[in-house]
Parts: sequence; C-alpha cells; structure tokens
Amino acid sequence: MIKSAVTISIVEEARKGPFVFHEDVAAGCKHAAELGFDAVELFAPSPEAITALPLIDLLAEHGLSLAAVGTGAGMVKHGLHLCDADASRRTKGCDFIRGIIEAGAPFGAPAIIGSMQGKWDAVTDKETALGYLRDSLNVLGDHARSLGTKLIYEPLNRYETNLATTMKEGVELLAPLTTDNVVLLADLFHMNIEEASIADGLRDGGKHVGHVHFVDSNRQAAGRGHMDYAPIAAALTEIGYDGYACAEAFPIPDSYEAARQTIETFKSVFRS
Ligand code: LER
Ligand code: MN
Repeated sequence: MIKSAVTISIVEEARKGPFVFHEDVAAGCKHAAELGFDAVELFAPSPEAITALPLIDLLAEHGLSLAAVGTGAGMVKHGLHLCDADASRRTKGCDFIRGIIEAGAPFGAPAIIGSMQGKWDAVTDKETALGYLRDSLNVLGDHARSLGTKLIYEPLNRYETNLATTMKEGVELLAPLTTDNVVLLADLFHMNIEEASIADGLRDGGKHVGHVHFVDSNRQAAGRGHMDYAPIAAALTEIGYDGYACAEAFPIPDSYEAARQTIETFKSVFRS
C-alpha cells in the first residue's frame, strides 16, 4: 500500500524552496502526525545536523517513519555536485552524500540524489559527466546497501539538470551500473514538464520507481493545480509501487494548509 509523507527542510538557503514545512522539525512532525501522515522526509544542511536532532524521540512520539533524507544541501550550501570537472570537488560531493546516507540509515531512510547529480557543460561533456555520475552511484549505492538502505536517484526537469530528465533516461542511466541498489524518484512536478504522459513515464520507470514526490502541476500541494491523479494512481498500481507518496511542494498558502490539502488529495487518490 502506498504511504503518505511530507517534507521538512531545515536548510536556511532553501527557505524559499518547495518544502512543506520549514525550520522546525518538532513542529513539522507534530503537524504531520495530527494530519495523519505516515512519515516525514528531511532536507538538512549536513549529516551532523541530522544526528544532532532528537529524531528517534520525535518519530516515536508521533508514530512517524523517516521516508527519506535529501542531499541537495551539498549543492545549495557548498556548490558541490557529482559531475564537477575537479576530481577533488567530486570526491567532496560524494563524501557529503555518504555522510547523509549514514545519517539516514539508522532510520531506514534512503538518501535522495537530486540536484547533487549536477550537469554536463562546456568543460565536462555529456558522456564524461554520465561516467562520473555512474561511478558515484555505484560507490554510494553499494555503501547504502552495506547499511541496509537503498539510494534514490531523481531525474529532474531540463532547467535543473541535463543528465536524465525522464524516467526512461533514468532507467538508461541505471542500466550499466554495477550496483543494483539505486532506485528512481518519480517527482510528478518534473514529470509534468518532461514526460509526454506522466502515467506512461511511470510505466517506463516500472520496477525501478522507488520513491514518489507527490505534488501538483504548479509545484503546490496536490489538489491546488491541474494534475490528473487518476491515471497516475492507476499506473502506480500497475507497476506494483508500494513506497511513499511524499509531498514536496511550496508552503502555499501556508505549511499547514499545504499539508492538509495534500493528505486530503492523497486519501481521495490512494484510499478511495
Ligand atoms: C529538486 O527540484 C527536487 O525535486 C528535489 O527533490 C531534489 O533534491
Ligand atoms: Mn523532487
């Protein structure tokens, strides 16, 4: 059965980013639980910031799981990414992600590689960049396996990456990997921009889809845009998806209302 989750960001630089709750993890967990979410997804500035949180207690107190942990702070805070032409900067990017994997693993929470994948450019051509990215996915995927979790790779829209922008390209990126421990994140916002059909994109991802960012066409809470969720839910059922549908959306009109709207739409899409 598909489970519900909602994002909490404690990254100052991402204050205007598409996260439902910001700054206060305790308040985010309290509201998530009140509204009936199964889990939260955490976007934190560093591995140390995760381990410093009273997460075990907060999750237990509110009966929540940790769905996933984001790694994008490596990019927004330090400008790191996995396709940097400079090998020492690639290593730093990889180390940052390794730290987040290790901070999430005790909670069974996989790390997400989104913006940390980077882009190819005039210095690093596409094949070279894809090679760098695959090298890191192999190492980090195996590391996640050694800690009992998966690694999540997220195709992004064309304005955020030029590596893999569709589920089909995501599958092609994973195909030559030596690790089988990397799954795809289907973010409905990115898919709405890049896929000819979101439902067909989910079918392209098939068994590789391991996480979903549940959001509307305008990156607001599900139910506040023009996304047609019925064919999306049908495609997720068809591919046997039973992971999280996690709200990664702007806190519009405010965090609580965005979360409330999300769970209302979640129930009508996945529980009726
Ligand atoms: C970025 O656009 C995004 O969707 C995030 O999940 C990536 O970290
Ligand atoms: Mn996303």
